[in-house]
Amino acid sequence: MTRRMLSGVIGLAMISTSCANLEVGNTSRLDLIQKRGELNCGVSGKIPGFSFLRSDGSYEGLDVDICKAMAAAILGSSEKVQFRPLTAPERFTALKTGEIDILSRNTTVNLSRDAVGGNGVTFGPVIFHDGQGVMVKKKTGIKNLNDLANSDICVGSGTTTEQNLNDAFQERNLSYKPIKYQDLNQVVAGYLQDRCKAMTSDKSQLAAARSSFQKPDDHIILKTVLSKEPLAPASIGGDQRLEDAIRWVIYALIAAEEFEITQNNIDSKLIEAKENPSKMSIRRFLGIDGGLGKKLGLENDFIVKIIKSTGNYGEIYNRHLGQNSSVSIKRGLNNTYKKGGVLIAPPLN
Ligand SMILES: N[C@@H](CCC(=O)N[C@@H](CS)C(=O)NCC(=O)O)C(=O)O
Repeated sequence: MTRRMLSGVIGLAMISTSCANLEVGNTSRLDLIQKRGELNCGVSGKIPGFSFLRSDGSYEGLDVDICKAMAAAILGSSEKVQFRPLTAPERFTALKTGEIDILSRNTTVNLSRDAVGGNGVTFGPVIFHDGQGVMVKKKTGIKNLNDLANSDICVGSGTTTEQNLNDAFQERNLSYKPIKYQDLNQVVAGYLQDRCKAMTSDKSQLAAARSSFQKPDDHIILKTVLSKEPLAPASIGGDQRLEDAIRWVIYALIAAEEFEITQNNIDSKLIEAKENPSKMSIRRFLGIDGGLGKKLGLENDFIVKIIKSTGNYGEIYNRHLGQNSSVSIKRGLNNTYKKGGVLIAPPLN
C-alpha cells in the first residue's frame, strides 16, 4: 500500500468515526418532543398581546402563537402545547432543567444570555423588535429622565430592564432608587399605588399594561428609548436540531407574509402550486418539492400545517397587536423589509 493510499484509508476511518459521533451527538430534544407528543412552552401569561391567560384557562398572544406554530410544525397540531407561566427570574432555569422545551416569553437576546460562558441558551430569530421605555402619570408633568432624578422607579427583577435603567441613569450622572418586583403585575401595582414615580419595562409591556388601566389617558409613555430589546424565542444551547427547527419555523412565518400566503388562501395556493411545476419556490415552500421539512426532521408540509393553524407573521401580529386589538402597537420595525420594517427571511430552499 502506498503512503498516499494509506493516508486515504486513515482519512476514511477518521471520517467514519466522526460520522458515528455525529449520529450520537444528533439526539435532540426534538425527538423527545415528538415522542412525548406535546411541546412544553414557557410564557409569561400576564402580558396582553404577547402571552395572556384568559379566564377560560387558554392562552393568547404573539408569544403564544409562536409556540402554537412550533407545535404545528413539530407535532402536526397547534393544540399539542402545554403552556408554563414563568416569571422573569425563573425562565432560564426552566429551560436548563428541561421543564420547558422552548421559551417564548418576551425575552431579549443579548450576548450574556446567548454565550456558553453566560446563560448558555440559544435564540431563534427576533419576533418583535422592542425598546425599553418609561411610563409616568400625566399629572406629574415628567417629560424625560432628568425629571426623574432622585426618584423611586418600579422595575422587574431578573430582566435586562434592571441593567439598562442603571446604565441610563449612570450615563446621565443621575441617582434613582429601583423598587424591584418579580413580575409585571407587581410592577404595575407598585406604580399605580404610588410606590414609585415611574415604571420601566419594554415599551410593548408598557403599552399592554396601560391598555388594561381604567384611565389609560392619565398615563404617558415617555419618548425616550433606553435600549434595544430584540425579543426572540430561546432553547437550550448545543441542540442544533431543535434550534434549526425553531429558526425555520419563524422564517417560514415571515416568508409566508412575503409570499402573501395566508390562513384563508393556503388551500388555493397549494392547489395552484401542485398544478404548476414552474412555481418552484412556492412548491418548495409548501413541501411539494425539495424535501425541506425532512432536512429539519419535520414533515415536508410543515409550513402548510403552520399557516393553517396560525396564519403568517402579519396575521398573527394583526390579531394580537394590530389596530383592532386591545394593545394596538404600530408595526414599525416589525414589518417585512418590503414594507419598511426589518423582518426578512433567508431563502427557504
Ligand atoms: N425583555 C426583557 C424584560 C422582560 C420581562 O420579563 N419583564 C418583566 C416586567 S417588569 C416581566 O416579568 N414581564 C412579564 C410578567 O410579569 O410575567 C428581558 O428579557 O429581560
